[in-house]
Amino acid sequence: MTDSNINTAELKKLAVKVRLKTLEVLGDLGFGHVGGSMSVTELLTALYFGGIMNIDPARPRWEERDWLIMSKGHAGPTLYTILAMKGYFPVSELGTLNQGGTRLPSHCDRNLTPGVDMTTGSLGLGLSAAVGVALGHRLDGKKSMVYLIIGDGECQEGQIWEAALFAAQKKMSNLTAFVDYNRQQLDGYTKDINDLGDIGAKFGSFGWYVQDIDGHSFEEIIQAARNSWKEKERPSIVVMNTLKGKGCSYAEGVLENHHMIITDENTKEAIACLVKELKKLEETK
Ligand SMILES: Cc1ncc(C[n+]2csc(CCOP(=O)(O)OP(=O)(O)O)c2C)c(N)n1
Repeated sequence: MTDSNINTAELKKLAVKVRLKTLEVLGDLGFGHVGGSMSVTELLTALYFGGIMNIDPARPRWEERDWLIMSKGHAGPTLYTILAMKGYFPVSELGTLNQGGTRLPSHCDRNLTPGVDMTTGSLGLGLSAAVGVALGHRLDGKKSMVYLIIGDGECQEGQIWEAALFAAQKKMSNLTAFVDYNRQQLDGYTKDINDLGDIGAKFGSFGWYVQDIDGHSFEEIIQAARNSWKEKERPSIVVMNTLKGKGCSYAEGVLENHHMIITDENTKEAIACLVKELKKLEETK
């Protein structure tokens, strides 16, 4: 059920296609959480298409599946593109994003979207939810992994650290968390608002297995996930160094890229850049 044969070159092309579709949908809407959606594109592509997650799109609630909790629920648009490409629902449905009656609200909702495992959006809660699910899996004797994506700004929430302590206490080795360490939050740089210091060291001191990687490198993401599987005693945290807005011409490198008004010109330009990038990748042997 996993796509373990997809190689890195194919994953890179797929990530461009994910960005293309996500930016097309956000562009049609005219606004949205561009920055934090773009920075998790490689991670989601690797998890769903790189042979990491054990899932079956035909059975979204399959009992033995691995779970993905997108705690930074505002990155829903990229998750939806991935789920549609994976076959959980038609790609054409992506055009209903954030509109009345949609199954694809701006933030993730497990009661609406096939393939979404947890309702999120109120930051700081996802780690507690993930620990609960992972504990449940263990009590049920399941081998399922729980993967979690949290923001760096989100780590300023106190509840993250209570859950981190508990996960280590319970030796939750079936939990692998990824911090999207893009160094930005809604209103500026995390270091200027509530500095996280060495976030990896902090989790390490709580008893977690820590890895620090380039969050846009498929090789490093996949290796980090595989390393986490070998842990038998500790939950894993992967600090992913990323760029907020990565790969989107009008958002990358822009401080105010958290939630943006998107013009048709913006979308045209971003899509043209990505189409060029895809062509280059397709020409590379
Ligand atoms: C409890 C809570 N407080 C505030 C918000 C509003 N909010 C939405 S996204 C965001 C910034 C999050 O920053 P970060 O976790 O770094 O996410 P990223 O930069 O990757 O988008 C904030 C403050 C929220 N959703 N939940």
